[in-house]
Amino acid sequence: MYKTASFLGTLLLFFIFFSCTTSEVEQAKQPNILFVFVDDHAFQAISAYQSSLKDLAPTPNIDRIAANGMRFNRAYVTNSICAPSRASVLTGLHSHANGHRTNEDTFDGSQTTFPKLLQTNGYNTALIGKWHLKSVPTGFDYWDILPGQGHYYNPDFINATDTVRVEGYVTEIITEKSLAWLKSQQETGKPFMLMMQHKAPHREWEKGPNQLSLYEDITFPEPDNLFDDYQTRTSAARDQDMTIDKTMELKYDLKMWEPADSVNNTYKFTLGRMNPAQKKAWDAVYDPIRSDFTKANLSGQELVRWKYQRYMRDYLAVIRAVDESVGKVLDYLKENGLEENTLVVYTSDQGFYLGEHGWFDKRFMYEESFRTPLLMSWPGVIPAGSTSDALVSNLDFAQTFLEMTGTPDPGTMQGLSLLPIMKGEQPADWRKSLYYAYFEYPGAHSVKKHEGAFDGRFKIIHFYESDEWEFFDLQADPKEMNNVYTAPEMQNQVLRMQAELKRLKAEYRVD
Ligand code: SGN
Ligand code: CA
Repeated sequence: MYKTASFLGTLLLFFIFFSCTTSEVEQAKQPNILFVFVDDHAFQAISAYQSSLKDLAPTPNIDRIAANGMRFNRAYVTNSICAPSRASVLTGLHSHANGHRTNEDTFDGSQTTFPKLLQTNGYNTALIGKWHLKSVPTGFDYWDILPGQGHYYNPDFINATDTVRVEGYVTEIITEKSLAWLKSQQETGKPFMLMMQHKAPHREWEKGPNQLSLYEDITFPEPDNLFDDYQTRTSAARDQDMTIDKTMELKYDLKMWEPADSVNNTYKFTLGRMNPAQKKAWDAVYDPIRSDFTKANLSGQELVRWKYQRYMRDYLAVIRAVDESVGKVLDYLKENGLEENTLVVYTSDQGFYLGEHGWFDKRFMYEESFRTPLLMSWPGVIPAGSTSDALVSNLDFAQTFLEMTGTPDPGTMQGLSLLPIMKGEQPADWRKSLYYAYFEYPGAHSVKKHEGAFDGRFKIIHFYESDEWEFFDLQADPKEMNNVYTAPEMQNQVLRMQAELKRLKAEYRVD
């Protein structure tokens, strides 16, 4: 009896094994990857991060990823600026090692990147949306990208053969293109890796047609350092050009165009690209705002407060469309039985200032821009509703994707696979600190070159061209208002972190 059962069992296994081709057996194990990459999305503007905006401007769909998976509380970038961050994601290398230090550089597409390696392991790969690396994308079976920063309304898209203007709102178009590509994968019998890369919520925060009035009745809480005077910080914090007060433009950023600003003027992108119906809907919302603003005749701190509210209403409404996009792709995965076998990643190329220190934009190694949101779901692997405080980096995506797909690691990348952390285990030898470097100076927003190290509590920053230092204890001073570089009681820690910075530079072979 036992023998007969065992014989039948063996026969069954034999039958199952040979009725599948090898590729189907492997494929059943190979997970898909959906990498949702957004531009300038502050973690403070994601409700899963429990920020002060969570009830006023919730992100219920993005939060679904956190509820189904993991919220990373300490995800950081190598270099807080768009193209260099993207180059680090693709190569798993710091900026000095992949050669992409500033937005002015052109990506060397002959380098080893994780999409190329996934292709060699049987994956179909695609990139849809913002690219910003100037060279022609390599490592993608399909790509459909925005030129440069792209446009919010009726954007152009560049594919392998053509440039095509598409009528509509950029976030919705990128979503539709992504869904179409996902559908095209159904019959291929191959695993997929899709990078859905939104332009939103990049400056100048143009709301979509369905969100034009969304937050117009809401007053958002101001950060308590909106009127930072940069006391104790170095000249870099004072000399930047990214304040809401001085840098943020009323016409361009806050859309206070005069009726005389015709479509021929360059404001800068929007006005000339909208069709009459889009323009009419837009004017119906903004005309009364402009007329009230003109009457109010604001100045000084009152004007900064008004600008901050306008900024938040636009920025957060732009994010609502991104949140809806995420909802659509998550629904698609669920409805098509792909949820279980797909890693979904939600992250941004860097963080962003929402009025903290009086700023918008990014670039500095202070928390709001050095940190980036990171949420991941992969049912069965990542425990639902989990969080991690491990120090992780945008350097880590490439090796994570290689390990989870069984793709050999070339051994040249500088990150770490996040797979153990995703499973809820933190290896004892996990990194204890991060290295940061920013190079785009002189450049937009005038943030001086700097590098630094952060160990999860203490942060040292060196503005090396003027040899100025900053040192923060984030436990005592989470908003980084008090530079304690010269404080006598901090000298042991300062020396320790200076040594750590030196060690990191040696480890990453920084000249
Ligand atoms: C543009 C923006 C800047 C922004 C950079 C880089 N100015 O130059 O405000 O910092 O992009 O952004 S704008 O007048 O063109 O809006 S990045 O995310 O691509 O690095
Ligand atoms: Ca960016």
